[in-house]
Amino acid sequence: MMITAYLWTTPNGYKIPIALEEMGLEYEIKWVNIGAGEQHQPEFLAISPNGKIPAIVDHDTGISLMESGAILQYLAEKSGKFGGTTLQERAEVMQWLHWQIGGLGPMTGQANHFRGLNEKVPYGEKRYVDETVRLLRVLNAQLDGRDYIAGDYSIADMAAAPWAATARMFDDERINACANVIAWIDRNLARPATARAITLAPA
Ligand SMILES: N[C@@H](CCC(=O)N[C@@H](CS)C(=O)NCC(=O)O)C(=O)O
Repeated sequence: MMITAYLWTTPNGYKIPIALEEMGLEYEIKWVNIGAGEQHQPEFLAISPNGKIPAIVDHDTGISLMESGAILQYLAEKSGKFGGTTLQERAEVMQWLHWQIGGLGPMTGQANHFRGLNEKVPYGEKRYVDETVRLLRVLNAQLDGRDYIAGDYSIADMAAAPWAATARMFDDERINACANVIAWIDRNLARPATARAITLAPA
């Protein structure tokens, strides 16, 4: 029995095959084309009531889940990998996972939105790009002397790297100056399981 992952080719989407590949769990992908509105179909809403990817169904347990942070935590518990072992390690992994879900993801997502508008909204663009820069500076400090966010490689890295890689594409000099973040993005991308995951795409 395996896991069905409902995904699209976005930073939140790629977190899940990164985790599944890194953990060696068996899975299949169902692509949900969010550009075509497939996330609003009743069959998908039954699995993901908030109408967003990613979501999973674990056919072993019958559990279905939305929200990438909850999915990553579940997969770490199921596999016994990448969630930390001691209470302190687990708490630190969760701290940075929540930081990504509540901060880096939404802010980079908004920055990306405003940067992509044809009709420019300078206040919105500045607000969200500046906040993305601030968050990446926080991450840059955390990565000082560490290869991965919470020490050992963890679900916190799986969550944050796709968004940091998105922010790197802004080519903002303040982001380019976050040397620890830039090196850590490349360290993540060089992991064979991660490299396999991020090349997955609908046929
Ligand atoms: N907090 C959610 C965010 C998920 C999310 O924003 N998904 C986007 C794609 S990256 C989506 O499905 N958008 C479609 C829509 O908003 O209609 C998570 O971490 O899973």
